[in-house]
Amino acid sequence: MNKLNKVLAVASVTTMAFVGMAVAVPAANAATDFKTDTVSLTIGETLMLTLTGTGDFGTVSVASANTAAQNANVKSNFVGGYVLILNDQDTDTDLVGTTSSSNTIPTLASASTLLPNQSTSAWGVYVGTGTTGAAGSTFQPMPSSAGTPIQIASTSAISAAAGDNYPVTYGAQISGSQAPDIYEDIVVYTLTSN
Ligand SMILES: [Ca+2]
Repeated sequence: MNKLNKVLAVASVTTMAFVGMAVAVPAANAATDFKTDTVSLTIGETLMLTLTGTGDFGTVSVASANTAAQNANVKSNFVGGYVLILNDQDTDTDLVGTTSSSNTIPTLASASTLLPNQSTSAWGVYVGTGTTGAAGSTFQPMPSSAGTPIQIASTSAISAAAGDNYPVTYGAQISGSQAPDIYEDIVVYTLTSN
């Protein structure tokens, strides 16, 4: 082979090598295998009520109007939403003295503002923002367990990620002749999914 033919022969082999790489035809006996896998998770329905703050007024004076603030936080992923209501645990809506049960502070007879120096003591509840239950705003009577509860919220969607917040403020006006005692009552927040 002369020198020119040698060069042509090398070029020809190189071209064939490139063609082989480009086509990459698998061998007639090549095998393959694969599996599929499903990535999944399940989220159940969740309904949770958290109360912060307290309904404890602490020590108050006679002839005074007082408030105690609380917040109800609802986390719910029920697509139909939820209902949150509030009422007394039983049919006695008085704040009752723990030393003497004859000492009582009744709930308001009707929605009204709290005023100090009244002839009678009374307590109630304010739901919502705005004046946030400050003395002077309108408080509602606490319904008994047999009455129509106060509806704090009614929704038709999943709550906010951090939950939905509902301020609740208790108010008490104390007459100048209220006997010393520790007065208590129990109220119930009931959260129900829609
Ligand atoms: Ca009660």
